[in-house]
Amino acid sequence: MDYAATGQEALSRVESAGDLDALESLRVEFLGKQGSISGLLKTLGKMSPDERKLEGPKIHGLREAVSEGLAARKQALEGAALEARLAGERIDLSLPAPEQPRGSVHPIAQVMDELAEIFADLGFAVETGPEIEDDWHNFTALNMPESHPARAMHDTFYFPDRDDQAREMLLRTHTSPVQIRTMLEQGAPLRVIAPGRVYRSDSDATHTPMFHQIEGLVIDKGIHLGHLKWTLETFLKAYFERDDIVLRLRPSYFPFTEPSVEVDVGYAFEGARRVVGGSGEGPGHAWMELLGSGMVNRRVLEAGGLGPDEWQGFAFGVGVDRLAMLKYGMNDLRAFFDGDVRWLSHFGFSALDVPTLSAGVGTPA
Ligand code: 2NM
Repeated sequence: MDYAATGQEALSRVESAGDLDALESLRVEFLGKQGSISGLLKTLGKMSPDERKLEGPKIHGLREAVSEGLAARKQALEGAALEARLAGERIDLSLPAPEQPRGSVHPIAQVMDELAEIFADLGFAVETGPEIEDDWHNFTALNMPESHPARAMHDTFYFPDRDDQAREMLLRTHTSPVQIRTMLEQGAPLRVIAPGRVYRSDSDATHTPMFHQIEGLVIDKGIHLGHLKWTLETFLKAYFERDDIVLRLRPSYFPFTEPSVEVDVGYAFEGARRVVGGSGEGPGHAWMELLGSGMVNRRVLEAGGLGPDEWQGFAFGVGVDRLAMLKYGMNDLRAFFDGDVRWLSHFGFSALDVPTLSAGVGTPA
């Protein structure tokens, strides 16, 4: 038998196999169990030893050559298949690069974090409560009974239906109901701040129907207005990061505090911008009303389950949006809630810009 010719023919067919499937068919045809070369190998068993000595190496050589040919062609076909895939999956590097993440921390969120940090340093815990409140927690417990004129002044959003306990429901007009809940749940002494969203039906250049407030409450024995003034002064110095914060306390009225004080802060004009700091007296200087506060009314302490002869407290409230505008030089409250990405990228903060007090509270001057 002419093994050389058989080999030549087999190898030339292997060489011209067009794809891996065709190549596999050839492998089966030559080297499979019923394959032609496998058949030749089987003939060795029936040969005489001399004949086998002569034919054996030729048949094995043939098998070896075809086997190598198959492997070489397989590698070539696989290489070509990979090349074709790579060409098909090519990335167009001339396309614009994906945009960098552009999200930023909203100034209100940043200021809320700064405030929590400052008050945490002064030993205050952060408390939160529901934005949908009942009439009792929002008004009655705060010394505003049903007929109280302050209720009308709050421009309250009421829900049309009562809840399952027949309570009149509303969107909280301040965060004070959080303090009522905290007094009832935790008792005294107490040092808490309640930051969050509040709602009033009021909308113009300086009022939005939803805004942010932070209120503070301290209850202990022997608390007086001096503690209030020191706390507010220390807080504002830390917040505005300057030592020359001057406060002016004016008598005022809130149903939930007695006495009540309105707190003004001195500022100066720098161009058109108001910059907090310094006394409000003299040319270019003025006072700005910033906070409401006072000693907690004994009727409010009673509503909170505390004995007003044993416990005293002071409380304060301030608008977070206005605090943010003053510190970061914004002039239109409405921009806070427009969601304009250009405004956000200008005034927003990096998520990595974690508030810390560069000066700290209680650091010696
Ligand atoms: C203000 C002004 C004065 C206040 C009172 C209370 C509570 F619940 F403890 F009685 N929390 N906040 C308060 C007092 C709020 O905002 C202008």
